[in-house]
Amino acid sequence: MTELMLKYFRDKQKDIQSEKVYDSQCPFCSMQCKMKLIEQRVVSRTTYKTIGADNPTTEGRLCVKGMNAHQHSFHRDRLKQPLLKKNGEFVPVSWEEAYAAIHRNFSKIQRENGNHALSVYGSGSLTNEEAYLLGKFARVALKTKYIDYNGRLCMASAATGANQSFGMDRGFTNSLQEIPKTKCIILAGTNIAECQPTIMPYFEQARANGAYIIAVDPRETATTDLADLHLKNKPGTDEILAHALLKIIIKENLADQEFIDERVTGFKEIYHYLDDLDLEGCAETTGVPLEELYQAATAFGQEESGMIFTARGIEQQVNGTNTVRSFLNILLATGKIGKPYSGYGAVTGQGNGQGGREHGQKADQLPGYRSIENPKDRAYIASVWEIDEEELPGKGVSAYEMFEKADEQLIKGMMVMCSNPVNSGPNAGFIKSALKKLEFLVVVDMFLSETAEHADVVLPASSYLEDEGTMTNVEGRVTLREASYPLPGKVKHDWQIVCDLAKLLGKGDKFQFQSAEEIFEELRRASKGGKADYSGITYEKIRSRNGILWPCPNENHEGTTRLFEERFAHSDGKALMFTPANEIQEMVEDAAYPLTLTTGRVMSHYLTGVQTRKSHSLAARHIESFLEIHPSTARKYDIQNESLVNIESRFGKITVRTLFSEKIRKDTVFVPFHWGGEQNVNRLVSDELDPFCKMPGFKVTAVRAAPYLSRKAIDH
Ligand SMILES: Nc1nc2c(c(=O)[nH]1)N[C@H]1C(S)=C(S)[C@@H](COP(=O)(O)OP(=O)(O)OC[C@H]3O[C@@H](n4cnc5c(=O)[nH]c(N)nc54)[C@H](O)[C@@H]3O)O[C@H]1N2
Ligand SMILES: Nc1nc2c(c(=O)[nH]1)N[C@H]1C(S)=C(S)[C@@H](COP(=O)(O)OP(=O)(O)OC[C@H]3O[C@@H](n4cnc5c(=O)[nH]c(N)nc54)[C@H](O)[C@@H]3O)O[C@H]1N2
Ligand code: SF4
Ligand SMILES: [Mo]
Repeated sequence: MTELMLKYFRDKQKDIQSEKVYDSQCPFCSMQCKMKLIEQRVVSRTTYKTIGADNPTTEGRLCVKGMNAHQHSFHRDRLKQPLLKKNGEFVPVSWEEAYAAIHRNFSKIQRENGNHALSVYGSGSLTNEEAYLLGKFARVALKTKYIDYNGRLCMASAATGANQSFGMDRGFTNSLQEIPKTKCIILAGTNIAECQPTIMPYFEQARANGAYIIAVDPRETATTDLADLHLKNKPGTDEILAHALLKIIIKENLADQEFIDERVTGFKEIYHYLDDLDLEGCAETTGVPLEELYQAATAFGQEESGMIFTARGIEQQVNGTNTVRSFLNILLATGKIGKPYSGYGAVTGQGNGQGGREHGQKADQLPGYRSIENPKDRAYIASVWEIDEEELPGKGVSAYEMFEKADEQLIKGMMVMCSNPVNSGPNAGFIKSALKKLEFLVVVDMFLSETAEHADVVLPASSYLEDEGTMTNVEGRVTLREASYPLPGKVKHDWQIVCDLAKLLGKGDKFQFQSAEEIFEELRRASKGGKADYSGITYEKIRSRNGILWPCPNENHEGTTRLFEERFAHSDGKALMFTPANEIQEMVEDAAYPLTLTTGRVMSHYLTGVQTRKSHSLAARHIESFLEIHPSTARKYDIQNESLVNIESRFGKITVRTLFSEKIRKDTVFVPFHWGGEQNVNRLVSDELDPFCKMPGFKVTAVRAAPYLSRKAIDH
C-alpha cells in the first residue's frame, strides 16, 4: 500500500463517527449464509455493507445477492405502516384500523359462508416458528382447512418423491463435507453455480479430486461447465432419461444385487418394466445420443461411490414426482445411498424451503411432518394445541387449487403471507382474476408486490435484519437467525401479526407468545416423535454448535448427519423402487406452438424479484427479462437479437427482449421469472399439475415467438 493510500484510509477511519455490527443470515436462498451488516456513520451519512460470517455450510462465503441484500431492506419503498384500500386507493392507517377491517370482513365471510370460506397462503421464506404458527392459526383460529404455501411450486415433487421412495424427506441425505470425496456426481436440472453459488466449492473440490461429473440440462450453464459430460436433453424428458440410465446399468451388470436384496422392495417390477424399454427410442425422445446415455450410466454404475442432485429443472414437471423417483431408483439399484460419499440431494430453494415444508403450512400436514389424515397424528397435535381432535379440520387443497376455489367463489377471503403468487403461480392471468373475485384479501409483505396491489389490507412485515427465528438450510441444518436490527416505522414481525389476529378472533389464549423462542419451544413439543423431530433442539444448542441437523429427538442427541445408514423410513425399513403405472406421456408436438419454453433464474435476481429489483446493485445486472434463444431458431421466425418479441402459449402472451445464445437447444427457449406485468412468464404456463404433489409444469410450455414489431413496421 502506498503512503498516499494509507493516508486516505487513515483519514477515512477518522471520519467514521460510529460503527455498529448486526448479525444476520441472508434472506434469500437455502444456503442461509451467515452475514454481518456493518452500519457506519460517516459525517452526515449512514452507509451499510454486508460481509460474510463463518458457518459450517458456506464457510463465510457470500454471493452477490447476499452482499447487496441490505439494499432492499433499507429501500424507500419499504412498507412502514398498514395500508387500507378506500375507494380503490391505498390509505396509510393505524394497526387498530387495519385489524378492525380484517376482523369485520373475515367474521362476515365466515358467518355467511362457513369457516372454509377463508384461506391462508404461506411461504418457505418464513421462519420455522412462523410457518408453524401459520398452520396453527389456520386450523385453530380460522378453523379452515384451506392453507397451503409457495413450496407447492418449489420442492413438492422432490418431497413427495423422497417420501414415497425413502419414507422420509430431508433435502440432503448426507453432509456437504462428503461431496468432495465422492467419485461420481449427477447434477440433474440444477444450476448450482447461479442459484446456490456458495456451495460450488464442494463440487469444484470433488472435481479436483477426480470425480466424474454428469450434468442434465437443456442449456449450457455455469454449472454444466463443471461437468465432464453434459446430457443436453429436451425439457421434460428426464423421467425417460433416468429409466434409460437404469436399464443400461442393469444390462451392464452394474446393479448392486446385495443391496437390492437387503434394503429395497419393488425391484422386480421396475426390472420387468425396463425389459420393454427401447433405448434407441429413449435417445430419440430425450435428444441425447445413445452413446452419451451409455457413458453416463456406466460411469455412475462403475464408481464405488456416487451422488445424485436434483433441482427444479427435473422437479417442476407435471410428472415431477415420478421423475424424482426414477432418479432415486438409480441410487437404490446401485446401492449408492446410506453410505459415506453416496446419497441424494434435492437442492433446496428458499431460505427455509426445508423447514417450511415440515411444520404444518401444507394442506395435508401437521407439525413434525405429521399427516392431517392420520388419527394418531391428529390426536397428538390436538393435545399440544389443547383442542379436541374433532375441532381440527381435514385436508385442504394445494396452492394453485386454492385459486380455483376462489374463482368458483368457494373461497372468499385469503391471507397471503410472504409470497407473490400473481407472479409466481402458473397460469398467472387466471390467478390475478381469481384474486380479484375475493371479497377480502390481506397481504403481509415488506413491499407493495404485484399481489399486494390487489389486497384490501396490506400489513407491513419485518425483514431478515429484524426478525429472529430458525431457518432449516439445504443440509437439513436448523440454524438460528439472530434478530438484531430495530424495527423500522410501525412494522411488526409476521409472528406478532399472526398472534394479534388470533387474539382478535377470540383465540388469544392459544397464541400468547412473546418471542420467537417461545414459539420454538411449542414447535419442539409438537414435532416430538414426528419424522421431522426437532424436540432435542434449543436456541442455546444451535448457538453453541453452529446449527443442528434434524432429526434430533432428545436434548442429549447431537443431530443426524447421514440418513438411512441402517434402515429407510418406511415401516418395513426398506426403500421402495418406483415403476411407472402407465406409459409415460410424451409432449405432443403442437404445430401452432412449435417451441418448448423453459423457465428459471439468473444469479442476480431472486424469485419474483420484489426484493432484488429494489436493490440497485442487483437490478443493474439485469434490468429487464429476456428470451434466451438460439440464433438459428430466431432466424426461422425473423427474430433479431436484443429486440422485443411476443411469446405466446395457449394460456397467455408476454413481451420481452431477445438474447441470442448458442448454449441452448434449438427447439427450446428460456425466460427467467423475476419480472411482472408484460414480462411475467407465468402468464404462459399451463394449469396442469402433477397428480401426486400438485406441482405445476414450470419447465415445459409449448409456445411460439414472433417479433413485437414486424420488419415492415421497423423499416418505415
Ligand atoms: N439467483 C437465484 N438463486 C436462487 C433463486 C433465485 O430466484 N435466484 N431461487 C431459489 C429457489 S426458491 C430455488 S427453488 C432454487 C432453484 O434452483 P435451480 O433448480 O437450480 O434453478 P432453475 O433455474 O429453476 O433450474 C435449474 C436448471 O434446470 C434447467 N432445466 C430447465 N428445464 C429442464 C428440464 O426439463 N430438464 C432438466 N434436466 N433441466 C431443465 C434450467 O436450464 C436450469 O439451468 O434456487 C434458489 N436460489
Ligand atoms: N415460471 C416459473 N415460476 C416459478 C418458478 C420457476 O422456476 N419458474 N419457481 C417457483 C419457486 S421454486 C418458488 S419458491 C416460487 C416463489 O414464489 P413467491 O412465493 O412469489 O416468492 P417471492 O418472490 O420470494 O415472494 C415473496 C414475497 O414476500 C415478501 N417477503 C420477503 N420476506 C418476507 C418476510 O419475511 N415476511 C413477509 N411477510 N413477506 C416477505 C417479498 O417482498 C415478496 O413480495 O416461485 C415459483 N414460480
Ligand atoms: S443468495 Fe444464497 S448463496 Fe447467495 S449469499 Fe444468500 S444464502 Fe448465500
Ligand atoms: Mo423455490
